[in-house]
Amino acid sequence: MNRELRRGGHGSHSRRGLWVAIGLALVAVSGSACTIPAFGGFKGATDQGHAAFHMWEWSLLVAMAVGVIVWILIFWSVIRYRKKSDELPKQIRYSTPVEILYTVVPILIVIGLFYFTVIVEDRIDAVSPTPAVTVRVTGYQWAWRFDYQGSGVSVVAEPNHLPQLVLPVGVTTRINLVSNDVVHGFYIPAFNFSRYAQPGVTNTFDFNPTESGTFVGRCAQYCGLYHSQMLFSVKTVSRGEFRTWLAGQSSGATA
Ligand SMILES: [Cu+2]
Repeated sequence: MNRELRRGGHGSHSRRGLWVAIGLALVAVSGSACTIPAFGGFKGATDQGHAAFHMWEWSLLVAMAVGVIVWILIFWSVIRYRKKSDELPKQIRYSTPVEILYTVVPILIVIGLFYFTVIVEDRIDAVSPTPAVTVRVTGYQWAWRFDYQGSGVSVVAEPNHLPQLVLPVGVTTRINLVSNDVVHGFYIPAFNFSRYAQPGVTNTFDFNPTESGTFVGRCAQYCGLYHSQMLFSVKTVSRGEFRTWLAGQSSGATA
């Protein structure tokens, strides 16, 4: 009896230690969100891309935690219930608490994933009522065209010259995405972003670039014979550089 009590006490003590360790690990991880490994994902060069990236990171962490718990349970039961003698073990049938646990825990995980997916989707789809820049992006067989609205500046693909979408860092750019012919896919991997360009439909979304750089873009929807040539690039620059670029483009267009 005494020994049982001592064993019980020791067990709860080490269990408390385990929970403290898990708690500390979670605090350490959440306090340094940027030091979590990328797990092969793009960090995202826009606010919207960051949101998708953090969703990816946390989904992977949860999946790994579930995986570790399952492995611990497997090894524990393999060792704990390994064959010890030829005597037939006590035959039992259902364990209601365990079956409820097996049902409830996966449902909670799915609800959690769904909840955070909706939140992140809403953040990515949110559009500002007062974007600083508005660009009409047109996909067509087989290139892209970028029209900067209100400034008369248009960037059009030329032979042997891929079109470049120039965006200012730190402000909101509204994109109105359309197609002139068939369905195309407007895809910028470094932004963690992809949308259909559909004929007759305008897809509207915002980009808030967070860092300057040059990123590749491509068509992500097989749209015909020269689909693979539908490449473009995205250059994110400071607000000052963007104003200079836009002024240079419009003076060039009118000359
Ligand atoms: Cu295409």
